[in-house]
Amino acid sequence: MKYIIVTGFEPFLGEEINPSLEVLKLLPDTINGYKIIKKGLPVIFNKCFNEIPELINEYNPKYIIHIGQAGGRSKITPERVAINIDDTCSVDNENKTYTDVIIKQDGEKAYFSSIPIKKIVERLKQKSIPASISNSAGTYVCNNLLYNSLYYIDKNSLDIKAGFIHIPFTNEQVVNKGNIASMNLSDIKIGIETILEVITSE
Ligand code: PCA
Repeated sequence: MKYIIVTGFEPFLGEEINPSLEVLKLLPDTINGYKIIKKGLPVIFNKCFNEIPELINEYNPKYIIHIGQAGGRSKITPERVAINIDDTCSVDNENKTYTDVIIKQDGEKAYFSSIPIKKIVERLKQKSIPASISNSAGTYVCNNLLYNSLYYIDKNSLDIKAGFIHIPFTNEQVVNKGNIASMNLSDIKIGIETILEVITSE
């Protein structure tokens, strides 16, 4: 059996849901002959990565795709890069903030994601799902998770491709907010399924 690990995050900063966790529940169990291993992760710097090495050992996956909420973005945005820094005024789910903290002292300044981000954006647009490449995953927990994954893959010379997909708020999340972008969860689901198809058919 071939495996792809797909992760989402728990809600954070007062939100009742996290669309990345909601979309995980809607994904099929297999795609293109790959079994999808779905995992919800805590929005906590570095601890978000704690269970990933075990999953890698257990399943020897070909791909690891992380998904997270980027509230305010209007499109599905595959991230190009993760940078070696934690820096945020917003607390994580352990109530901690970080200022200019290097994630890995012996790590590169940045790692590029290893999934085909341009092909993904093209295919999503063909399906009329708004999408664009993002050149920054920020300096909060999502960047931290992608950095940790790419660092681990690099240091252990693993044959795993990894990437991060940021998704907008769902419509439900913005009904009581001001003028802020959102997307239907069903479109987000089509988007993520399409992305997994593109990745696994390379
Ligand atoms: N989004 C946050 C962390 C968890 C999530 O879903 C981020 O973009 O860093």
